[in-house]
Amino acid sequence: MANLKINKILIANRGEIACRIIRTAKRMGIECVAIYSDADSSAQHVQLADEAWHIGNSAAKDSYLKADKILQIAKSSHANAVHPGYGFLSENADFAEACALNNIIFIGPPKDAILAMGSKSEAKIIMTKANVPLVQGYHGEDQSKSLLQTEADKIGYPVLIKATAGGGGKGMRVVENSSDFLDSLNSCKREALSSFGDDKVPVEKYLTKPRHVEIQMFADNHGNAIHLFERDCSVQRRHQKVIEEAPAPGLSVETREQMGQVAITAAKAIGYRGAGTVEFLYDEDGSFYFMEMNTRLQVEHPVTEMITGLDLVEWQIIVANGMQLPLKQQELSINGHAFEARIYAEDPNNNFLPATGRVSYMGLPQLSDNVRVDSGIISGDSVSIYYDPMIAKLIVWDKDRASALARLRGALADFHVAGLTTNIEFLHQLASNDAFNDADIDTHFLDKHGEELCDISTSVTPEILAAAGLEVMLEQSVESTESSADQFSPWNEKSGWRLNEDNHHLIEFQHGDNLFSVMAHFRESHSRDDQHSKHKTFLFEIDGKEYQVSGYLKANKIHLNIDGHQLTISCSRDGSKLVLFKNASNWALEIKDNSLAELDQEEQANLTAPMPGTIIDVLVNAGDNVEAGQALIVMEAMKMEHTIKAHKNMQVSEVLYAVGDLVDEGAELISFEEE
Ligand code: MV4
Repeated sequence: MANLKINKILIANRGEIACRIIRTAKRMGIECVAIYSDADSSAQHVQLADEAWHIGNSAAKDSYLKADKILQIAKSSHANAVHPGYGFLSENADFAEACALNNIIFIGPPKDAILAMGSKSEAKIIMTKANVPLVQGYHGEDQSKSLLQTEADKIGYPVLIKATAGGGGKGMRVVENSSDFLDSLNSCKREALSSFGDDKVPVEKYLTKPRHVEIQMFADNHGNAIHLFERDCSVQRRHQKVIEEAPAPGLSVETREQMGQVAITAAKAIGYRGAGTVEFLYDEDGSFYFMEMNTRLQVEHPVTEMITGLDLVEWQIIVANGMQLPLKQQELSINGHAFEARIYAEDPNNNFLPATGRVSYMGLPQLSDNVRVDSGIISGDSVSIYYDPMIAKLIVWDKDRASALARLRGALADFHVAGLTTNIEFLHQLASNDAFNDADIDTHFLDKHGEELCDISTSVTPEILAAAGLEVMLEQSVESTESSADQFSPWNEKSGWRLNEDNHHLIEFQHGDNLFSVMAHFRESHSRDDQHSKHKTFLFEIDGKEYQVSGYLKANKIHLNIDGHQLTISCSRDGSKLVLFKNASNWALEIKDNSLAELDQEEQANLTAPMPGTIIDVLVNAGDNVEAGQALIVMEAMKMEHTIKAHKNMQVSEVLYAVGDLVDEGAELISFEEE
């Protein structure tokens, strides 16, 4: 991009949006300065930026909200622009002004536009003057109870009493009939005064099934203002968007055009610059009403990028550079359909409590032009309590809504996070829900369907246990091969199983409150796969039934054959923690390290072959005293050497085989006297 004034941007944000902004800025040849708090010292946005400056303690108030410190770093790093992202200082008029006063370009709207839209009541007065449609209601200064009662009766019930200073649904009260109005008004005023210090409460017609439809708009410094169509964000939980889409299902071309023009009118009414979003309540009868204007780039902007093929951060930088909008309205069109699902570290089965901890593994779906992940973390990163628990956004595109939704389901099924709980399965349930598929959506969607979407039972099936057992047995063979010259010796075993009387290898898994076990027996690999030296065959006993199980591990996948049925199950192993993933479900299993079957005295006295093979070395004689861990016999099995060691101090009473002998699994090799 030629003659860009902006040559170095400080990104005054963190997480996925900081990474996303850096990606575009670097593509435009602009240097990036990141800021980071204590908790973010090794975060992705720090690593992606050209340089990163420590800003303060982990809490946002000590770091990402410290406007003066941020400006100081902008000057020290010679950044000539600041991108605020969303949240934090992105709608802080004082910060925008401070940037301007310091000759630093604030990549966002002028401070007056931020101020105008920051007050809901002022916004509505401005919109009324601009003939922007508002929900029928009373927003006047006279707040006498008798007048408000009269106005409410005029509007007709149900009405909504909304605390002016409230945001995100706070201080809203629905009144069903006239006799209830005064009580509700009094409690609303009390609440508004205590919460916001402002008890001015407009009264509006209550729309019972509205949708949240918002228009992305852009304005430059040359009088151009366009809209980039709409997004439907109706599916929200406690005013937190869960899934967003573009375009809005069922919106007519006329309504889209009208809504877009209203958004442009609103932008022009306040001298808007840059990217902005005008939110509307869209009623069942096709009418729409101004709700509020957001003077920042929104979390959900990628769905607009996917249907227009544009990069909105690039447009923000271009406009902030004082250049014209790259395209005219008539050059813009909608192509296809896009969804964004917000991946949160939270537990839908525990009232969506935020989850924190280390993401031991994050596996992404196959990325392409149609599947995009904006994430602030990678495997190994931690999610802290200090910031919003959104860890990534999954954005998909396809030619139409049904295809995009199918693609979303597939991508969610391939989105694997181990180490902490996420809402991925809940999102998959939502994307599979019939009402959602029929676009039967409104702002009450999750009130209506939320419970069934959370009702997720990931029972541990024999298939899951077989996969888990196979992973443990195969991981062991990899571990022992890697960890000792002894190859696959069972005595090198670390993952929770050991020899016992007839060489059953017990593996036990804890899943929640339940304990499951797999008895594993080695079997020779005869399948054509045995050139897969890691391909192993076993007989598993699970819940009283026997299964022929074979397979191999490769790149976080268990390639499993169970009684002839072949399947692949993704997995992540972190010490004794094994997580399996299948169809957007996951099973977090704890391999019990005390699952060593307590060998009874008699069993411990013998040492038997863990699998069929050939004796290739005998290291002790009858009468020898041996110590725990001492090598006793070496056998060859499954093309590998296995050294069998003493598991406690004992005296050899008889060595039952010699070099070259063939032994079956379970054959007694050496008998002992208790030392
Ligand atoms: C409304 C409404 C119904 N009728 N106003 C919620 C917070 C703020 N954005 C405005 N909100 C609403 N205002 C009237 N006259 C319903 C809501 C509403 C809502 C709006 C958009 C997205 C999600 C919502 C969830 C609950 C209520």
